[in-house]
Amino acid sequence: MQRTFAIIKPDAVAAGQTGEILAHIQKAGFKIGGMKMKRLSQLEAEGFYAVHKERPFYGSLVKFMTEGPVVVLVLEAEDAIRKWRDTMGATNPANAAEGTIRKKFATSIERNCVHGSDAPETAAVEIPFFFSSSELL
Ligand code: 3AN
Repeated sequence: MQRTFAIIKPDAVAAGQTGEILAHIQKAGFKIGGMKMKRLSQLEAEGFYAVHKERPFYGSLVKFMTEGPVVVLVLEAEDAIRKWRDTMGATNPANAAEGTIRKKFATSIERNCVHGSDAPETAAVEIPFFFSSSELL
């Protein structure tokens, strides 16, 4: 079993897509190991996306991620990191495969409805960024 970190982003939460995305996650075979709804502070969003600090879209990304509530999740499955990246689809929804969450719900490369850790080292930082060990079931 491997753990990955996921976010249902503000665009999808505001559009009332949380339930459908959670259903998609469960049908894909993930166990939900942790889940909460919260609004990211400016500092949290800046810290979470610090690797993108030098990218031209950083300011806009931080603004987007703080515009409304998100759902943060820990997902468990065999090969969960790769499996969740496949379930989400490509970063740019224009390139996302049929049947993926981003193909169905994302509206742009920035407003792409979900996040997923891209490697074990990333998941190892992102999970404790939002969850204490007592919140992981
Ligand atoms: P992914 O979320 O698929 O791992 P990253 O890590 O390259 O993609 O990008 C993190 C987030 O930054 C994306 N989910 C998206 O919201 C935003 N983003 C990435 N590339 C762009 C871009 N070219 N323009 C605007 N926003 C972007």
